[in-house]
Order: sequence, then structure tokens, then C-alpha cells
Amino acid sequence: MMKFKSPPVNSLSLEFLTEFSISLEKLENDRACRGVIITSAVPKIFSSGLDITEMCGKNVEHYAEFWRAVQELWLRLYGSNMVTVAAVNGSSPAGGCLVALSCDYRIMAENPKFSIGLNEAQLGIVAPFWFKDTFVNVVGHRVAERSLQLGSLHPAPEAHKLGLVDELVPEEKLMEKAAAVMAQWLALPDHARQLTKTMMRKAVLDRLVAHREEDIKNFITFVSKESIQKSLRMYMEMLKKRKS
Ligand code: CO8
Repeated sequence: MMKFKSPPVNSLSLEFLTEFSISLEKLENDRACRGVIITSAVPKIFSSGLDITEMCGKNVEHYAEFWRAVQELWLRLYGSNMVTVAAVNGSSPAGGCLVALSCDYRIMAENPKFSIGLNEAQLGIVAPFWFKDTFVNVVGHRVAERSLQLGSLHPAPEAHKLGLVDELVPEEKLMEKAAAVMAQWLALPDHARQLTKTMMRKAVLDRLVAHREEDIKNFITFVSKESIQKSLRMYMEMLKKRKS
């Protein structure tokens, strides 16, 4: 089991992403480890997504390093040979949603206060093509198209209805259920399951691998724009105001 513990909101900073990738790599190389359950140790929040401060007022080198780390994490998680189960025990916007979408199975706590989705459009930014591809592979084109354009954050019951999460369970049953799902998936022979997973995911993974440097350049150009910086700053201010 892997438990995110980076209070207050488990935002995916460069440091967090790097540690997450290294931990995954270690588990991947450990022959005794065939599956991982990903959850959060922070109450009410699975992950608040990419750390917005990493995308604000930094230099080009920093943006490149940060974006490479985001790509690296996704390539590892989406392409993992292990069985990956997300036990989503809190809100999970944007990058947090991507982490859950990259797993093989998603179980979410049955609490309408927790929401999940790719809400990038609400921040005035655009989810990259591989976020979109991952989303489409889970919910289908129509649901993804509407949800992405509106930047929707779906409360757990709605997320379940849309197929964004596979199952809802009362929060106190979440880990028990995740363990049961893991046991079910691990009952199959690894090689057959892994080859099937690769068959389903390879095209989408290959697309980023083939365009990785171009994707970094696009991110830098996009995020360096003054209009985008302004949107991100306004969004951060909105978060702070909402609090007070
Ligand atoms: N990055 C950095 N700081 C954050 C983030 C974040 N993603 N989320 C929250 N924080 C900060 C808040 O500003 C606040 O800071 P402070 O204490 O200094 O005021 C602190 O964390 C606590 O946040 P809240 O008070 O809002 O905590 P709540 O428990 O009330 O709410 C939520 C938690 C629901 C997670 C809420 O904070 C929230 O909605 N956060 C924003 C989540 C979000 O929209 N994330 C999107 C990130 S963008 C992304 O992941 C993909 C980008 C793709 C790139 C596209 C190309 C450019």
C-alpha cells in the first residue's frame, strides 16, 4: 500500500512527484510485489493535483524539470506491470484524478462532499492530450468531452454513474474493499494480465513517449504566457479567499 502524506492537500510538487516515481520504480523491481493500493493519509483529500506554485513565477528550466517529472510519474503508473488500485478517500481534482484514472481500478468513498474530475478548464488551463487520452479510456469520448470542456468536478455518486470510479463504498469499508479487489485481480496469472494491460494501454503510452520533448516545450510555452500566469494567480487567490 502507498499512502500519500503531504499535508495540507497532497499537492503534487516536484519533490512529491520524484519520490512517488522512485517508490513506484522500487516496487516495480521487487518481484515479491505484484500490486499496490494507492490512498491518502490526509483526511478528506486524496490529492489536490499538481502543485500550482510549481507552475507560477518560475523559470523555464524549472518548468521543464517539473513537467518531465509529471510525465515520468504517469508513464510509470499508467504503464505499471503491477495491479494498481486507487482507494480514493477524499477529493481528487486534476492531477489527483489523473493518478486515480491511471490505476486499474478505482474505489471511492461514498461521500458526496468528495469530488473528482479533470477541472483544468476552470483554472483557465488545458489538460494535456495524455490526460485526455487516459480519461477517454476510462469514461468514453462523450462523457470526457463534456466533462473536460466544463472542467467538471463530479461528486462521488455522479462520478460513479459516469464510470469515472468503478465502485463506491462507505469510507470505513474502503480499505477492506480495496484489499478484496486486489485479491481478485491477483488471482490471475501475471503474464496474461500484464500483456492484456499493455495491449489496452500501449497506444496511449507510446504517443507520449514519441512526443515527450515536444510536450515539454508546449507546456513551457503555455505556462509562460502572461495570460496563463494571471489565470493561475487568480485561481490561487480564489482558493485563499474561499477559505477566509
Ligand atoms: N497547488 C498548490 N497549492 C494548493 C493546491 C494546489 N493544487 N490546492 C490547494 N492548495 C493550497 C491552498 O491554496 C491552501 O493554501 P494556504 O493554506 O496557504 O491558503 C492550502 O493548500 C489548503 O487548501 P484549502 O484551504 O483550499 O483546503 P480545503 O481542504 O478547503 O480544500 C481542495 C481542498 C478541495 C483540494 C482545494 O484546495 C482545491 O480545490 N484545490 C485546488 C485543486 C485544483 O484545482 N488543482 C488543479 C491543479 S492543476 C493540475 O493538477 C493539472 C494541470 C495540468 C497542466 C496543464 C498545462 C498548463
